[in-house]
Amino acid sequence: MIANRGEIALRVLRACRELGIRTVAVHSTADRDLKHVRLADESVCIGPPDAAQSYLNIPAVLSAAEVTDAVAIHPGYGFLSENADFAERVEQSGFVFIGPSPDTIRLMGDKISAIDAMRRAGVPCVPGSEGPLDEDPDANARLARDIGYPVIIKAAAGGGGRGMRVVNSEAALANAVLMTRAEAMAAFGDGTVYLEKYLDNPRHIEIQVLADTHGNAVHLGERDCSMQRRHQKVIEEAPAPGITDRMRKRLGARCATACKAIDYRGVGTFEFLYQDGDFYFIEMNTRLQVEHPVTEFVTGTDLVKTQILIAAGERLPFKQSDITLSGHAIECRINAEDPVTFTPNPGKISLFHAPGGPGIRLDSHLYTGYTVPPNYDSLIAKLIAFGDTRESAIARMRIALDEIIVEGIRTNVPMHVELLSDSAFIEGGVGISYLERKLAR
Ligand code: MV4
Repeated sequence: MIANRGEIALRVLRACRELGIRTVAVHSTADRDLKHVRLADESVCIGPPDAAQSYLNIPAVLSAAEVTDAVAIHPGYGFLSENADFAERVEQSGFVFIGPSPDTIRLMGDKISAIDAMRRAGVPCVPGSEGPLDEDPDANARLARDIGYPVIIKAAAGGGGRGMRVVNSEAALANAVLMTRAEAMAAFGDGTVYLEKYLDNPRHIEIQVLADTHGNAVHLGERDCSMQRRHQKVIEEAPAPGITDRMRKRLGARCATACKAIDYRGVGTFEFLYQDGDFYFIEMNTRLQVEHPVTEFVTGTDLVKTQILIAAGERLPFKQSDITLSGHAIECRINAEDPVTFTPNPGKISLFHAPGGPGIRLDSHLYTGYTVPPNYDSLIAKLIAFGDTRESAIARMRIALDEIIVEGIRTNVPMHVELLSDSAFIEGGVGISYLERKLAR
């Protein structure tokens, strides 16, 4: 049973069909016409368009699994994919959750316990409080002084850019701690905060891992996700420009070792900030990620098929030494939004044509006549280009962006066309602030 929608639901459905697994699609009343709903063996309507009452409604999702006699539930990304309580109730109801254990999801959901587990396992972390901040402002001031300004205050229950505040001086520290605490309490019901050295314009590089239930874990290299706006990734690529084989091997091995240390299961991503030649762990994602196709291209693996096989108790079909990187892959996230103002632009697709050719993959649920509903994320397609070299991947991406036709709604394709000829992007290795600064210009 696929507990998700859109392109990722279709991606999971295709993996199931390849494995000969029968599928159940669940959908809201706004999503009856989704492509994967039509292709699934069975489908169940689980509620109204509002995600809180459908895709996030745990009893509705579990009931759909029960009435269709489902065996396993794939949560995709977003929605319930990193909800430990959901994973727990899936297992208690006798279904297989395609992902790590509820305990692991909980461990990584609390950013303080995640960092603590990773530090103990030998993963390099950002210098910081190594635990929750004190109530005592003097103790916090001493700590920040030792670490050196600027520092960043983060909510333990936050992540993905929610609940953080940069502090430039001791004068601003105590108030910033109180404010971040209050916001975290209001947003997550947990006011626990921690402190890290603030890195100015680092790159966002993440390591993909896979672990089975027999004690085997491997890494599949890294992705560079630095091209982002307001914590929404725009372009991702693998491998990361300028990262040497030696750096990749060393960091990847530490991540794989950490997976074994915490008994990790399934696919996972270690998020790092990279600055001045060093990597600093910030968070771990316990789900399949939007940008997984770039890793699939450069490693020749199928992450979705593999995660399903792992959930079925199978052993990893490869050892670390079997995984070699070859070529370069770039993904452009195509959104139903105004290319200049970024406001969502849902509506009916009057004409759709997919690009193609060597090294081009389009993960999308779009078809001519489909109406993009206003209720969900604006991601409508992921265009992925592969080539022997980064230059060749960029060249193929440019051609594909020129070929793709999405009429009837506005999309951010013009922004991607612009970025693919941006000299700093072409050079490679831009920082996380690059796109916002460029857009401001
Ligand atoms: C940071 C940072 C600088 N220094 N931590 C934002 C999302 C969350 N995953 C962590 N984030 C950051 N943590 C330290 N010590 C800058 C960011 C950050 C960021 C990180 C990755 C990708 C995009 C980002 C955009 C703004 C800030």
